[in-house]
Amino acid sequence: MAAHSAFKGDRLRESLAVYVLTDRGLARGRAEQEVVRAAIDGGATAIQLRWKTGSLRDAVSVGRDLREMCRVADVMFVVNDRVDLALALDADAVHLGDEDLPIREARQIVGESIIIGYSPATLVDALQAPRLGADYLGVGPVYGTSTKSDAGEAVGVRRIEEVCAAISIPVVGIGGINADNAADVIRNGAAGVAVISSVVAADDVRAATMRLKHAVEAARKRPE
Ligand code: 3NM
Repeated sequence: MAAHSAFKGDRLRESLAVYVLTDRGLARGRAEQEVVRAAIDGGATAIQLRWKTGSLRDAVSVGRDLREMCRVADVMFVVNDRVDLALALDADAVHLGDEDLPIREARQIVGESIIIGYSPATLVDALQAPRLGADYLGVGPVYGTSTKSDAGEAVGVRRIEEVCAAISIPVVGIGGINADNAADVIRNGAAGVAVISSVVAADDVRAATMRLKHAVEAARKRPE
Protein backbone atom coordinates (compact mmCIF):
# COMPACT_ATOMS: atom_id res chain seq x y z
CA MET A 1 0.00 0.00 0.00
CA ALA A 2 1.23 3.50 -0.79
CA ALA A 3 2.29 5.59 2.18
CA HIS A 4 -0.16 8.14 0.91
CA SER A 5 -1.37 9.19 -2.49
CA ALA A 6 0.68 11.95 -4.07
CA PHE A 7 -2.61 13.46 -5.22
CA LYS A 8 -4.03 13.98 -1.78
CA GLY A 9 -4.17 17.59 -0.59
CA ASP A 10 -3.37 20.55 -2.80
CA ARG A 11 -3.04 18.58 -6.01
CA LEU A 12 -6.45 16.95 -5.84
CA ARG A 13 -8.47 19.81 -7.33
CA GLU A 14 -6.07 20.13 -10.26
CA SER A 15 -6.05 16.37 -10.82
CA LEU A 16 -9.83 16.24 -11.17
CA ALA A 17 -9.90 18.66 -14.14
CA VAL A 18 -10.24 16.15 -16.98
CA TYR A 19 -11.34 12.85 -15.53
CA VAL A 20 -11.87 9.96 -17.96
CA LEU A 21 -13.69 6.74 -16.98
CA THR A 22 -13.24 3.49 -18.89
CA ASP A 23 -16.19 1.64 -20.40
CA ARG A 24 -15.49 -1.46 -22.44
CA GLY A 25 -18.91 -1.44 -24.10
CA LEU A 26 -18.44 2.06 -25.51
CA ALA A 27 -14.83 1.67 -26.61
CA ARG A 28 -15.64 0.26 -30.07
CA GLY A 29 -13.58 -2.86 -29.53
CA ARG A 30 -10.51 -0.98 -28.30
CA ALA A 31 -8.84 -2.28 -25.14
CA GLU A 32 -8.82 -0.16 -22.00
CA GLN A 33 -5.06 0.22 -22.37
CA GLU A 34 -5.39 1.74 -25.84
CA VAL A 35 -8.14 4.14 -24.81
CA VAL A 36 -6.32 5.22 -21.66
CA ARG A 37 -3.01 5.68 -23.52
CA ALA A 38 -4.73 8.05 -25.94
CA ALA A 39 -6.62 9.88 -23.17
CA ILE A 40 -3.41 10.44 -21.23
CA ASP A 41 -1.68 11.64 -24.39
CA GLY A 42 -4.56 14.07 -24.88
CA GLY A 43 -4.13 15.52 -21.41
CA ALA A 44 -6.42 13.56 -19.08
CA THR A 45 -5.58 14.39 -15.46
CA ALA A 46 -7.37 11.41 -13.89
CA ILE A 47 -8.25 7.93 -15.15
CA GLN A 48 -10.87 5.73 -13.55
CA LEU A 49 -11.00 1.96 -14.07
CA ARG A 50 -14.75 1.40 -14.25
CA TRP A 51 -15.25 -2.35 -14.40
CA LYS A 52 -18.89 -3.33 -14.55
CA THR A 53 -18.72 -6.73 -16.25
CA GLY A 54 -16.03 -9.38 -16.30
CA SER A 55 -14.01 -11.04 -13.61
CA LEU A 56 -11.99 -9.33 -10.89
CA ARG A 57 -8.97 -11.26 -12.14
CA ASP A 58 -9.26 -9.56 -15.50
CA ALA A 59 -9.79 -6.25 -13.72
CA VAL A 60 -6.50 -6.74 -11.89
CA SER A 61 -4.70 -7.59 -15.10
CA VAL A 62 -6.00 -4.53 -16.99
CA GLY A 63 -5.77 -2.35 -13.89
CA ARG A 64 -2.06 -3.09 -13.45
CA ASP A 65 -1.38 -1.75 -16.92
CA LEU A 66 -3.46 1.38 -16.33
CA ARG A 67 -1.82 1.89 -12.92
CA GLU A 68 1.60 1.84 -14.54
CA MET A 69 0.62 4.20 -17.38
CA CYS A 70 -0.80 6.67 -14.87
CA ARG A 71 2.25 6.44 -12.64
CA VAL A 72 4.64 7.18 -15.51
CA ALA A 73 2.49 10.11 -16.70
CA ASP A 74 1.82 11.42 -13.17
CA VAL A 75 -1.93 11.08 -13.68
CA MET A 76 -4.29 10.21 -10.82
CA PHE A 77 -5.48 6.59 -10.98
CA VAL A 78 -8.92 5.80 -9.58
CA VAL A 79 -10.76 2.49 -9.15
CA ASN A 80 -14.54 2.47 -9.26
CA ASP A 81 -16.76 0.78 -6.65
CA ARG A 82 -14.31 -1.68 -5.07
CA VAL A 83 -12.09 -0.90 -2.11
CA ASP A 84 -10.34 -4.27 -2.38
CA LEU A 85 -9.45 -3.72 -6.03
CA ALA A 86 -8.26 -0.18 -5.30
CA LEU A 87 -5.92 -1.48 -2.60
CA ALA A 88 -4.73 -4.40 -4.74
CA LEU A 89 -3.85 -2.01 -7.56
CA ASP A 90 -2.27 0.62 -5.30
CA ALA A 91 -4.74 3.15 -6.70
CA ASP A 92 -4.60 6.82 -5.74
CA ALA A 93 -8.35 6.84 -5.17
CA VAL A 94 -11.45 4.72 -4.92
CA HIS A 95 -14.78 6.05 -6.16
CA LEU A 96 -17.88 4.86 -4.32
CA GLY A 97 -21.58 5.14 -5.06
CA ASP A 98 -24.49 4.89 -2.68
CA GLU A 99 -24.72 1.11 -3.19
CA ASP A 100 -21.05 0.46 -2.42
CA LEU A 101 -19.28 0.23 0.90
CA PRO A 102 -20.27 3.34 2.89
CA ILE A 103 -17.65 6.08 3.09
CA ARG A 104 -16.97 5.63 6.79
CA GLU A 105 -16.40 1.88 6.49
CA ALA A 106 -14.26 2.35 3.38
CA ARG A 107 -12.16 4.91 5.24
CA GLN A 108 -11.62 2.47 8.09
CA ILE A 109 -10.20 0.00 5.60
CA VAL A 110 -8.01 2.30 3.48
CA GLY A 111 -6.89 4.61 6.26
CA GLU A 112 -5.67 7.99 5.05
CA SER A 113 -3.63 6.49 2.24
CA ILE A 114 -6.26 6.61 -0.46
CA ILE A 115 -8.49 9.40 -1.73
CA ILE A 116 -12.20 8.58 -1.49
CA GLY A 117 -14.54 9.93 -4.14
CA TYR A 118 -18.27 9.61 -3.70
CA SER A 119 -21.36 9.95 -5.90
CA PRO A 120 -24.20 11.16 -3.68
CA ALA A 121 -27.74 10.11 -4.50
CA THR A 122 -29.34 13.28 -3.16
CA LEU A 123 -28.41 16.82 -2.16
CA VAL A 124 -28.62 15.89 1.53
CA ASP A 125 -26.32 12.93 0.89
CA ALA A 126 -23.86 15.28 -0.85
CA LEU A 127 -23.78 17.68 2.06
CA GLN A 128 -23.06 14.91 4.57
CA ALA A 129 -20.31 13.20 2.57
CA PRO A 130 -17.35 15.41 3.58
CA ARG A 131 -18.00 14.77 7.27
CA LEU A 132 -18.07 11.04 6.65
CA GLY A 133 -14.65 11.18 5.01
CA ALA A 134 -15.14 11.80 1.29
CA ASP A 135 -12.32 13.78 -0.38
CA TYR A 136 -14.25 14.76 -3.51
CA LEU A 137 -17.72 14.29 -4.97
CA GLY A 138 -19.03 13.29 -8.38
CA VAL A 139 -22.33 15.07 -8.97
CA GLY A 140 -24.70 14.14 -11.77
CA PRO A 141 -26.05 13.37 -14.15
CA VAL A 142 -25.55 17.00 -15.07
CA TYR A 143 -27.04 16.42 -18.52
CA GLY A 144 -28.99 13.53 -20.02
CA THR A 145 -26.93 10.39 -20.57
CA SER A 146 -27.58 6.92 -21.88
CA THR A 147 -24.29 5.58 -20.52
CA LYS A 148 -25.60 4.80 -17.03
CA SER A 149 -29.11 3.39 -17.15
CA ASP A 150 -29.88 4.09 -13.49
CA ALA A 151 -28.35 7.58 -13.41
CA GLY A 152 -31.76 9.22 -12.96
CA GLU A 153 -32.99 12.61 -14.16
CA ALA A 154 -30.50 15.26 -15.19
CA VAL A 155 -29.79 17.58 -12.25
CA GLY A 156 -28.31 20.42 -14.32
CA VAL A 157 -25.52 22.82 -13.46
CA ARG A 158 -27.72 24.34 -10.75
CA ARG A 159 -27.02 21.26 -8.63
CA ILE A 160 -23.28 21.72 -9.18
CA GLU A 161 -23.60 25.31 -8.03
CA GLU A 162 -25.65 24.35 -4.96
CA VAL A 163 -23.28 21.61 -3.84
CA CYS A 164 -20.14 23.69 -4.45
CA ALA A 165 -21.58 26.57 -2.46
CA ALA A 166 -22.32 24.30 0.51
CA ILE A 167 -19.16 22.18 0.82
CA SER A 168 -15.46 22.83 0.52
CA ILE A 169 -14.20 19.55 -0.96
CA PRO A 170 -13.84 19.53 -4.77
CA VAL A 171 -16.72 18.48 -7.01
CA VAL A 172 -16.64 16.97 -10.49
CA GLY A 173 -19.65 17.07 -12.76
CA ILE A 174 -20.60 13.84 -14.54
CA GLY A 175 -23.19 12.78 -17.07
CA GLY A 176 -23.56 13.89 -20.69
CA ILE A 177 -20.54 16.21 -20.55
CA ASN A 178 -18.57 17.03 -23.70
CA ALA A 179 -16.33 19.79 -25.03
CA ASP A 180 -19.35 21.98 -25.85
CA ASN A 181 -20.95 22.03 -22.40
CA ALA A 182 -17.94 21.47 -20.08
CA ALA A 183 -17.32 25.19 -19.62
CA ASP A 184 -20.72 25.65 -18.02
CA VAL A 185 -19.97 22.92 -15.48
CA ILE A 186 -16.66 24.56 -14.55
CA ARG A 187 -18.16 28.06 -14.34
CA ASN A 188 -20.69 26.77 -11.84
CA GLY A 189 -17.94 25.75 -9.48
CA ALA A 190 -16.81 22.26 -10.47
CA ALA A 191 -13.11 21.44 -10.20
CA GLY A 192 -13.43 19.23 -13.23
CA VAL A 193 -15.51 17.12 -15.55
CA ALA A 194 -15.82 13.33 -15.53
CA VAL A 195 -16.67 11.76 -18.87
CA ILE A 196 -17.18 8.46 -20.57
CA SER A 197 -18.81 8.59 -24.00
CA SER A 198 -17.50 11.94 -25.26
CA VAL A 199 -13.96 10.56 -24.96
CA VAL A 200 -14.14 6.74 -24.84
CA ALA A 201 -16.52 6.41 -27.81
CA ALA A 202 -14.78 9.07 -29.91
CA ASP A 203 -13.09 8.17 -33.21
CA ASP A 204 -9.98 9.94 -31.99
CA VAL A 205 -9.74 9.60 -28.21
CA ARG A 206 -6.66 11.80 -27.95
CA ALA A 207 -8.22 14.65 -29.93
CA ALA A 208 -11.48 14.40 -27.96
CA THR A 209 -9.58 14.62 -24.69
CA MET A 210 -7.61 17.61 -25.95
CA ARG A 211 -10.83 19.43 -26.89
CA LEU A 212 -12.30 18.74 -23.47
CA LYS A 213 -9.15 19.92 -21.72
CA HIS A 214 -9.07 23.09 -23.75
CA ALA A 215 -12.70 23.82 -22.81
CA VAL A 216 -11.99 23.23 -19.11
CA GLU A 217 -8.85 25.37 -19.10
CA ALA A 218 -10.54 28.19 -21.01
CA ALA A 219 -13.45 28.23 -18.54
CA ARG A 220 -11.08 28.31 -15.59
CA LYS A 221 -9.28 31.31 -17.05
CA ARG A 222 -12.46 33.18 -17.92
CA PRO A 223 -15.08 32.45 -15.26
CA GLU A 224 -18.26 34.31 -16.23
N1 3NM B 1 -22.35 8.37 -13.19
P1 3NM B 1 -21.24 9.89 -20.06
S1 3NM B 1 -23.65 9.59 -14.98
C1 3NM B 1 -20.85 6.85 -14.45
O1 3NM B 1 -24.86 10.72 -12.48
C2 3NM B 1 -21.89 7.89 -14.38
O2 3NM B 1 -23.57 9.67 -11.12
C3 3NM B 1 -23.29 9.27 -13.37
O3 3NM B 1 -21.15 8.84 -18.87
C4 3NM B 1 -23.97 9.94 -12.23
O4 3NM B 1 -20.07 10.81 -19.92
C5 3NM B 1 -22.51 8.46 -15.48
O5 3NM B 1 -21.11 9.01 -21.30
C6 3NM B 1 -22.23 8.16 -16.91
O6 3NM B 1 -22.58 10.56 -19.98
C7 3NM B 1 -21.38 9.20 -17.57
